[in-house]
Amino acid sequence: MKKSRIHFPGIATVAYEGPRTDNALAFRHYDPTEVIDGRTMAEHLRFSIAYWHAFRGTGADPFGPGTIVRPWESGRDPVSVARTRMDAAFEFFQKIRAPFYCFHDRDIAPEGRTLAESNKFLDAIAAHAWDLQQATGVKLLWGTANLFSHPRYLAGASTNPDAHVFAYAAAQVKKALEITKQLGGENYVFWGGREGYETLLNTNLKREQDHLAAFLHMAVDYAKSIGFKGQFLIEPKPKEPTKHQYDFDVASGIAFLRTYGLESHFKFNIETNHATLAGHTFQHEIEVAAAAGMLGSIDANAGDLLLGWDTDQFNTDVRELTLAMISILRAGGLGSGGFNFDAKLRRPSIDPEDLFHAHIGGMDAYALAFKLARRILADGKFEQFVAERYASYDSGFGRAIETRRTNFRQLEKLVLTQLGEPTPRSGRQEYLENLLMSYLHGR
Ligand code: XLS
Ligand code: NI
Ligand code: NI
Repeated sequence: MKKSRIHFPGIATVAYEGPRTDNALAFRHYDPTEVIDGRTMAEHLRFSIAYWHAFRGTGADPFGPGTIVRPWESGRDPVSVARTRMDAAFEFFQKIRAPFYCFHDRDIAPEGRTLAESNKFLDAIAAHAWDLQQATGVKLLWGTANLFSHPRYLAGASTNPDAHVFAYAAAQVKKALEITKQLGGENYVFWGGREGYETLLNTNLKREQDHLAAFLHMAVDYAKSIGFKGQFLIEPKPKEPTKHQYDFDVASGIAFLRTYGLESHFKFNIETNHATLAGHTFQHEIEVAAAAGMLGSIDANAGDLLLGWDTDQFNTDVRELTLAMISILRAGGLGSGGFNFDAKLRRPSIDPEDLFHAHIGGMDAYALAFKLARRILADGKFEQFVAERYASYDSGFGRAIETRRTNFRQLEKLVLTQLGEPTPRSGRQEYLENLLMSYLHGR
């Protein structure tokens, strides 16, 4: 591999300098080499860079074209541009000290005139990706296929009314699975790009859901046949681009997977902004997935609660992230998942340096939340409060309810003859919120 040129001149590898530093291009809370419980922070947090935002994002919006112009995008041959872009990407991954990255097939290599040509481009770029992974130690957290940008997918991929489009999508995912396996991808994500509908006037909802399930079964079978061992993840989102997406939220995703006998093959990739679009908190979605043993990975970002779409911003809300982290740690962590920054720069943030500020903020916020959540869980005050709140189920008739060894008749008799009227008890929400605040602000 020939030595590539420097793409981020003047920006050094980001160092950990502690909370009091004045250096804006340093970490205050994320020290990737700090060992906690026998594992480094890098190993605990498994941060990942989203190729599509960090290296394909241009700042374009429905009102105007891109504003972000990177020097490596200027060549004429799309495959050699893709190669140079990837050199720049790996320089960034190293300088920002992210151990992982994630991509859609079409992020890393251009779409060809035919499927065969697209596959050829992908093979060429995947070989380059492998070389760069070997040279830097950066690994692939997950791969996925872009089944939503090309006009052929205007009415969905596996839920498209045209079986021809289903077949094309199947071929594309087949290849994406092969590439993900080849690059050692630890997971594979299915985000339902346009798998939903705009109007029921032209839609057979039942058939579309059956087709989506057939597609996922085929993916499971193919992964098995090639020996891909990575975890399959569903990434729910309630709307956008379609008016109604089938993988609305974690709860509807669980119901869908169980309906079609897919539940043992999938976990969830939970995105903060998708949770809030569905009318849930980030922590709610994590708890629902964890309760089903299906917490897989996180797309780390934030939405703007005043806007009704996926703004994909970097999240620096330490309170929200601490609550999320408490639920994640209580669930035993993310396993083969990680925290992938599915987040983009605002349109006026055009300098390469902005890409660093954005990720430094996101990583520091998560690192701080991780430390706070660990302290909170170690103290056990909230755990103890909740345990006491449910203590009546630990023994006697409460235990019998939980283990299903009682019934309406027995419980009626118990109330009539012994228990009488229950005594209401305070939920103490305000006390608990103050307790949380004491951890967040200098306990
Ligand atoms: C879009 C999704 C997408 C997935 C990957 O809203 O977040 O970026 O993460 O296809
Ligand atoms: Ni996402
Ligand atoms: Ni999103």
